[in-house]
Amino acid sequence: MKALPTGTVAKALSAQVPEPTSAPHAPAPSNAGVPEPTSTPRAPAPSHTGTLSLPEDASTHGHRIDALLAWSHRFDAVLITVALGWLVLAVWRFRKAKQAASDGGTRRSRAWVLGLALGAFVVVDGTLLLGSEGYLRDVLWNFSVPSEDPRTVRIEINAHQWSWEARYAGEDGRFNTSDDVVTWNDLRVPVGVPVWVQLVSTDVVHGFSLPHFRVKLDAIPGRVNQTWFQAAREGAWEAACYQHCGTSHYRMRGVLTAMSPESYATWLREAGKQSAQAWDAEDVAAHWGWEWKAP
Ligand SMILES: [Cu+2]
Repeated sequence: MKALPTGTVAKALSAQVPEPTSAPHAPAPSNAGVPEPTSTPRAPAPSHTGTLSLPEDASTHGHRIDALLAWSHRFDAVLITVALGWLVLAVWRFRKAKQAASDGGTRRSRAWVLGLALGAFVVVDGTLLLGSEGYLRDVLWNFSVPSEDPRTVRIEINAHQWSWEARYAGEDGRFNTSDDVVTWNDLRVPVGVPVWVQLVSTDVVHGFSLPHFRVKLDAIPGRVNQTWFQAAREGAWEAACYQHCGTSHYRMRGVLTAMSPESYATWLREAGKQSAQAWDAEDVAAHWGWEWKAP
């Protein structure tokens, strides 16, 4: 992604968000001549806040992933320092030694190495395991949050070469009905509300990722995968494919726009009206949605 000066990105974002009344209604899936809805927000999603830093976190729970990564890096730094220090010390200490091949060391030296390796394993992996366990229990596998919140937004995503098709149930709350809103590479969510995604693929394995939300989910033909997340603030963010899926993999990108709940409701209502007008019961290919799956 082309890096843009922060100011440019901020300006572009504020200019693009939100566009509530112009909803793209997508035709049936087709690989040839994939239409680019003219009203899709085309904000350049911000890349990184610094050279080596992670993408900006725009989600409610992303900081827990970031904390785990930060701990991994701290451990890495300590382990590299100890290992390299030990190597330099050994080279220096035995610089005049005549013996070229190792004799396997003494009992004491072997005990040292084993003890250090075991200690590193228990401390490092133990900490990461416990940290991950908390995140998995509270967030990633905890579908009671989106299923118990009446405000939850449910989205069905159909990945195919090479775009993301998203289906919203519309005001009736049911999928595969005339007021479903279907968009291409254009995801819209309200801020501060759980967003529950169910994901399929109709051709090869794709990878749905929202780097700014620390979300990654495999799109696998023949099964429905799911995850949930929550936007912390308004903005436009990248939705990318992280699994190489063919020649145009690089352009399998969409934009996720986080809007105020009011703007989102307006958009959904207007888009649902347009969908109902364009509804064609005979167009079977367009009705790829499914009954929402229980977790
Ligand atoms: Cu893909």
